[in-house]
Amino acid sequence: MSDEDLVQLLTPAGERVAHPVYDAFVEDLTDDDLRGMYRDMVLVRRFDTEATALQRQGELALFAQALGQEAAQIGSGRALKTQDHVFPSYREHGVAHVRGVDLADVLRLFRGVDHGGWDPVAHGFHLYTLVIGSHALHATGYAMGVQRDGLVGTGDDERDAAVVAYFGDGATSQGDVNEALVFAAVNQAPVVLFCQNNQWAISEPTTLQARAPLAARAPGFGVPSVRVDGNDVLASYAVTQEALQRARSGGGPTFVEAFTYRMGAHTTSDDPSRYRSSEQEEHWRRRDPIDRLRAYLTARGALPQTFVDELAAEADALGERIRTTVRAMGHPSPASMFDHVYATRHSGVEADRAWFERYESSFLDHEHGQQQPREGSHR
Ligand SMILES: Cc1ncc(C[n+]2csc(CCOP(=O)(O)OP(=O)(O)O)c2C)c(N)n1
Repeated sequence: MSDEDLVQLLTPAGERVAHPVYDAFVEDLTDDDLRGMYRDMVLVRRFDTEATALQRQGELALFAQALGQEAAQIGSGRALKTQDHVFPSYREHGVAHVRGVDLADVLRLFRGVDHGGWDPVAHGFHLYTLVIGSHALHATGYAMGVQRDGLVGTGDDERDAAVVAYFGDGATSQGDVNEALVFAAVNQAPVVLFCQNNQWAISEPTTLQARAPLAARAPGFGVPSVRVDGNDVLASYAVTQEALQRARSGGGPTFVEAFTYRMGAHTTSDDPSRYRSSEQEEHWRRRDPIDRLRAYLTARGALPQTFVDELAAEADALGERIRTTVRAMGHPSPASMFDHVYATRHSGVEADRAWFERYESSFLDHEHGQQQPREGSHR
């Protein structure tokens, strides 16, 4: 799949290129804003490295890296307003960070001590979804709710809201994403369907799933779409701004295809050297989104050494905090897995819990050499 027709504001070398439509969406960004984007990307990458190391040390069951996708996530995430609501997949750590989720909490799920790790309402950021594409429907339904609550097109910037679903290229092959497009289109739902095309669905390349760019599908449903260079944080910010403004103002859904590359493995259980070439990886390493923004800021004289040094220290401190916080997460009681299955108590779940507790305690008794005689048995 080629990278032609992509909206781009920064070339891979970090040179600013003009765009007739999208320049308008970045003209208000100050050097401080740009440094903020750079900072976010650097911190999230450090988080990725630490979490991967923690998995290798046996502290996490699994981890899904966002390595290489920082620009798509930070750019789009920074276009959101507080009142917007996000439905992520499982590698949206950059967006989580922008939404104020403590990155350590993201690891509660990957360590297996929690079903989620944060309060979705407090952050406008739903829990991670592991079922591919299902949350495109949740997002569209939620957006229809926002619309029916009269929170769209009122002209009040602090009130009008939009919803974003993040999913991968592989998810676009799922029925759920296509159904979401149907519902979003016919209801003109205030939703942005943000596809990070990182070119791989585990070992399945996008080329085996699509004969045309993924963004070309959406207009067939009646949803406008745009292809953006997902390794360009400015372009990702600009196209998401436009899509969110359309949604909030009552203009309906948009499909964004952010063309990027998953630089790491699918998860820590995967070995990409089995299915992709080192030439391809090297090609994309040269298009690293963080290097691109660093080159741009440096050429503008907007990246002073003091900022770079402070950021390096901040990243080290984050790494340290992630390590100590994860190691101190402890072990939840196994029965707590029944706690949040339903919002209110449910007799079926309570019966399952009671059975499980009896079963568990039989092991505990045995371990401590205190197994009780069964009713009616003789010593
Ligand atoms: C409904 C469903 N089918 C299959 C899987 C197994 N699975 C986990 S990740 C994945 C690939 C997803 O690829 P993509 O949507 O491109 O997202 P990426 O992981 O590249 O971000 C699959 C098939 C799943 N989790 N859910």
